[in-house]
Amino acid sequence: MNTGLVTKILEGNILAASRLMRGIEDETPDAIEDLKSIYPHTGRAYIVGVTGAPGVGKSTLVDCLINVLRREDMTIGVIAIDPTSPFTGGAILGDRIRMQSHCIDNAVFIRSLASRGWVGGLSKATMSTIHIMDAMGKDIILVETMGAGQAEINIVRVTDTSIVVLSPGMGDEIQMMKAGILEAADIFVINKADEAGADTLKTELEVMLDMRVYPPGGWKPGIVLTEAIFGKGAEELTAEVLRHKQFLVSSGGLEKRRKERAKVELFEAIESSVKNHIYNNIDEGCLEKLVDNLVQRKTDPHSAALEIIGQFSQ
Ligand SMILES: Nc1nc2c(ncn2[C@@H]2O[C@H](COP(=O)(O)OP(=O)(O)OP(=O)(O)O)[C@@H](O)[C@H]2O)c(=O)[nH]1
Ligand SMILES: [Mg+2]
Repeated sequence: MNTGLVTKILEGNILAASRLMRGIEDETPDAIEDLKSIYPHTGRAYIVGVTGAPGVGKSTLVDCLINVLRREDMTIGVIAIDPTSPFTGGAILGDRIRMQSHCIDNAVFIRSLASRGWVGGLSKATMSTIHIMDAMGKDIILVETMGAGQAEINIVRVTDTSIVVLSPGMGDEIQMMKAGILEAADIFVINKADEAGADTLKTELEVMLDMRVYPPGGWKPGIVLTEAIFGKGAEELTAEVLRHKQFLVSSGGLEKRRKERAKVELFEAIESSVKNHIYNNIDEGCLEKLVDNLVQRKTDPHSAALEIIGQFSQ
């Protein structure tokens, strides 16, 4: 463990945090140890997911939220997950430029993650990044995701408040969004309300939300209209996020969500630890024999896996 690095991260040092984030990307053993030592210092930040189809205005909206939250003197972490350009970094750079007015502001820390190429899985990478920002003392962490794949749904599920952004003129958008994301939404935003069709979309959404059954005293997602490009509606959206937070705190929902998040992380850790343990300790001869049996169709992958696990659990 690098005590100096961990101390600096706890002091909010951006360079130290970036270094650990790079270590996490490369999955270095040191980084994993450092992550272990910062874990006890996490759990204070409030995590907000901002999800929606490409181009609905998520980054512009995040920018607006940053402005409002900074006025309240809150410190902010932003994680932008961009599935559209995992290798070129083009859109990632776009996100950076869009949010650049805050780059010089030390209270705002922005980090992009490419969705593909994570050995240990995207949600694990996102959670590690969240932990580092949390340990730095960030009050609010905003996570921008596109919301099209299962990996993104898993991320949406682990946020405290989940905002789903839609915009008019993209009629099929509701259909395009994965059902899981719509269900996980705590707040709906109709951005680009300056364009035609915002009211129709709001009505459609209201109909959809009215068809759902809510438990007594349960949370019914609100709809906020915004014009992020003009900064309009940002205050209302921030107020709605804080209202949801209050609801979660008073209803015990926050604790429940955090338990769920801890469970997801635990299972991901089990998965990777078990896999690594088996990879590193498996008897080569036994593996060879099982693979031959697979090729000859004497067994199937599922049964072969259970056989190996069985050997390790004796
Ligand atoms: N008319 C209008 N345009 C907007 C509004 N908000 C954002 N835009 C524009 O929509 C385009 C996309 O905005 P982004 O914030 O990059 O959208 P995004 O959802 O982050 O896009 P990806 O990260 O690529 O998925 C930009 O050209 C914005 O200027 C708005 O309220 N009204
Ligand atoms: Mg974006």
